Amino acid sequence: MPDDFERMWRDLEPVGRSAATGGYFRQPWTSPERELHDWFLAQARARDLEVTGDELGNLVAWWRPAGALPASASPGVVTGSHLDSVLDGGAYDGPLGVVSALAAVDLLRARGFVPRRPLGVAVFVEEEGSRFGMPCLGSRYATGALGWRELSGLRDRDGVPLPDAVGAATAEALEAQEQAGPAVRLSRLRDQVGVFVELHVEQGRALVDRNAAVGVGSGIWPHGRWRFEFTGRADHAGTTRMEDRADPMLTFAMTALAANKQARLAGQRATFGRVEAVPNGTNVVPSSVTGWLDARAEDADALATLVEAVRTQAAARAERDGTSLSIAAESHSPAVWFDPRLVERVAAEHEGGDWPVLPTAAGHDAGILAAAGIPSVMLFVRNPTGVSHAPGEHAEVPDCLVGVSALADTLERLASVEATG
Ligand code: HGY
Ligand code: MN
Ligand code: MN
Repeated sequence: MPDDFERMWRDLEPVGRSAATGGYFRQPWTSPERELHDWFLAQARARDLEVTGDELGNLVAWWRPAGALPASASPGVVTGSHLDSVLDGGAYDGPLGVVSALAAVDLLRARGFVPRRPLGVAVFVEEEGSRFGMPCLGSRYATGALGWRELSGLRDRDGVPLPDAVGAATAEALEAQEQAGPAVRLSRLRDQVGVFVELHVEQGRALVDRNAAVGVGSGIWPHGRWRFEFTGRADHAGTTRMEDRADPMLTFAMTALAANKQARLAGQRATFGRVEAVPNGTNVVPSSVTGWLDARAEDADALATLVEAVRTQAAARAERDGTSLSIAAESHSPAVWFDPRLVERVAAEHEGGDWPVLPTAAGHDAGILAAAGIPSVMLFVRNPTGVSHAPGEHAEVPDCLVGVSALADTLERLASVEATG
């Protein structure tokens, strides 16, 4: 089994990797990400897994052994994650969950295990929201939280509409499905997926600090993205006196400073990682600056308080600078607590005691499925660097293999019994 994992990992290594940074550019519906989807389909075929998919391109590869109950009688046990990355991202965020899921199927088969329920390996598209700005776009679509109306209005940074990126046939299928309505998609998903387990590289150092190779996710912090548009007056960088300017870059800079301070004081998270200046000229006071705030907090009230503090300070600064401000909420993910009984069941009874249970401030497809009422749980694999969404993201092979074994154990427990309601 280990060479299976390592062979699969080697397959993915070069796909979408930047020679300059070592980071990954696997944006949805671009060739590196489509190459990974084709790789996944080949891996599923090699295992005689029956691949199903929805209109948007989310995939589930099913192991339905003879004698297993059909999904209609006992919705499946599904594991998986995503294959897309952030810009210049790490190798593990997403793909580790997909490769580990395939390796876990191999391990279960090697053990001679035969599931009582269908067992699926899932890949959700555009989890990072790095191209169209909507995180967990695929799982939101699958759960009915997003539909064609929202999807068809999305554009990437080059102005490419999502319908053009996905291609005419997919766009037509999405539009046709829209008539059926979101409730149909959620019930379709619920009919197939009785429980979802996502294995993911840890995006922090909690497992390193606990000296544990594997942990179990208890929940996900509420988080969201807000677009701040600062408008001022374009002018000459040399001949315009400082006191005569209405400079949106100044208002943005003071807002980023305020966000950082507010989050630090409150023990929460606020990031302006993306900013666009127009016309973006070295010798031009910008006419407008747009910054995207990624804010996260341990509960809904703390998140609302943080975002309101940033909004208030941004508006006050705009007043002072003679600039104007508009703010649009682009996405929001409520707090998610995974099914406590499921968490306890998965974390308990392992060699060396229970696995540590930890919350995360990172969003995941498991969070979207849990929010849609599908019992979900996460397994985290130790990341010795604690770095994520960057080339430094890492997991050691021995820890990855512990993760595969932990996932196989979890799937075995869940797929040995019929769905319980
Ligand atoms: O942004 C996140 O929290 C996740 O990695 N998509
Ligand atoms: Mn991820
Ligand atoms: Mn991520």
